[in-house]
Amino acid sequence: MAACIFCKIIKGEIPSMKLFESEKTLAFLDIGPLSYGHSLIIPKYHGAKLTDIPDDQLSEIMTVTKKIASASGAENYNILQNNGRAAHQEVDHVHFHMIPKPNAEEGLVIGWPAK
Ligand code: IU
Repeated sequence: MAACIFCKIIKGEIPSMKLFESEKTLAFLDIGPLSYGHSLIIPKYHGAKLTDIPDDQLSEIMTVTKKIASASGAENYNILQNNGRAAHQEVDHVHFHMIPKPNAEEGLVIGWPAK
């Protein structure tokens, strides 16, 4: 979709810090991280909500999300996926957040309480 910012990231029209790319999936660092390593995992197929994406376009998304969580080295992390404004979705292209939760001894990281 021409106006979609994540479609522009997929096409390389907007730069991103890519972590993983395959035919169907892209993972990159979130531009406004809630914690160090906050990443987004997205299907390349454009759809606003999870229910808009065909199953075959989502087949590897959990595997890639798991890969990104593992590569972050975080022992604790949240996987989050918002659908619709009332559910805090800001970008209308399906994305899974992988948000590391810093260990208590690492202290505060951008807006994310350590304890
Ligand atoms: P949400 O689930 O739609 O609320 O999350 C959107 C996320 O996309 C949010 O964490 C933004 O920081 C992030 N983001 C980005 O990484 N790059 C962008 O160009 C834009 C938003 I716009």
